[in-house]
Amino acid sequence: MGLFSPFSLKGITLRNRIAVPPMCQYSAVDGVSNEWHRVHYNSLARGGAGLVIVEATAVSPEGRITPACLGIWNDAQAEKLGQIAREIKASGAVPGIQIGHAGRKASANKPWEGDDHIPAGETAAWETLSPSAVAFGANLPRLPKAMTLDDIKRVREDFVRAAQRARDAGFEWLELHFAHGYLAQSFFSVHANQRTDEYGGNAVGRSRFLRETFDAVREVWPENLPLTARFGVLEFDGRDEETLQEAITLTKQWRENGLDLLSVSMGFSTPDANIPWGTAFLAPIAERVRREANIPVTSAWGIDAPAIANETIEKGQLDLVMVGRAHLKNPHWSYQAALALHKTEPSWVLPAPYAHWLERYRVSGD
Ligand code: FNR
Ligand code: 536
Repeated sequence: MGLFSPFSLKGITLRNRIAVPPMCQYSAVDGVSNEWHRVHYNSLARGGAGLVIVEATAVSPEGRITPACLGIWNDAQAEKLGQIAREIKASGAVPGIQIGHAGRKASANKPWEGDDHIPAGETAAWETLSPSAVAFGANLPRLPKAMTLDDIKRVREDFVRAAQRARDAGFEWLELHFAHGYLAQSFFSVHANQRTDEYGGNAVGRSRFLRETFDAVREVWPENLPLTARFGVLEFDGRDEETLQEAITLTKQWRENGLDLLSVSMGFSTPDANIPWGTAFLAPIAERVRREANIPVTSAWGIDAPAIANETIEKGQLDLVMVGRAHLKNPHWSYQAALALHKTEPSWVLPAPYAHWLERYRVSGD
């Protein structure tokens, strides 16, 4: 079992265990994808990965991180995304999409244009939603509106409609964005959730929005296609063992209700976290979730060497490896990893119109 063993989940088989994680492009207008997104996702799919997950795509206008984020709340958006799904598939990768709501981190400028909140009152800004009226802080100081029970119901329905649109557009792998300090993670987090009703308080209350939203999506997402979530299982805030245990309990409940795989990540719910950045530093944590919750897992963060990626699979830490920024540097990362690890035939990774010529005319160094 290694990086290039196929991976089957429900009715889907990936050609290898490399996935491109969702990576926001901040390049859309009115939530609609365009030529940039096509070039970007086509190049990634062509490079040999088994799964390509389209970036965080908002379930409603106010759920976008920035005004340039993708959305899937209307038919025009879904139609353009459908073209990208078909194109990813044409390159032999499975097309996935991440749907989410940015919560109190919404209404922000692009990372390279400040990465801060658009000041309230500016025409481009909008009111942000969160479980409680508590700001993230640092570069995102705006006070969100504390969600009413009606708001909670509406956002849950937005997730359901987005999942239906993703399904109808031809995506074969759905990832719910329940991580990184956005809306769902905020419900789970003691840093963001100070509610005293049934959606706050103890871990059962703080998990309710995530359980209900998952269950509602489960009803509309096809049984034979993978339904996954990305979830911050700890914050690196000094409360990590407690958070991790709460996260594992929730993951077990999701698994019993039909979650097929968890993408293990961090909470990013407080600017005061002390993150121990390093090579594959989340892999041992993902392995613990895999073992204790008894569920297939993937993870990312600092995995850019083929040998390290392969090791996470061989050691049984991950079932699937997410390789993000290394794919921005080199969209053919997967193909080159196959050559580096196995000195294999290109046809193992690349489609025939490329592989044929690369096999016939080997270039020195290949
Ligand atoms: C990200 N990341 C991210 N995560 C996510 O869940 N949804 C998203 O839309 C994005 N967007 C995004 C944009 C860009 C430009 C980067 C670099 C990252 C996090 C990403 O999926 C991944 O977890 C990290 O990049 C860590 O993996 P690497 O890059 O170390 O392989
Ligand atoms: C986390 N990021 C996650 C995003 C948007 C971009 C930043 C998301 O989930 N939509 C990140 C932190 C540090 C380094 C890279 C990525």
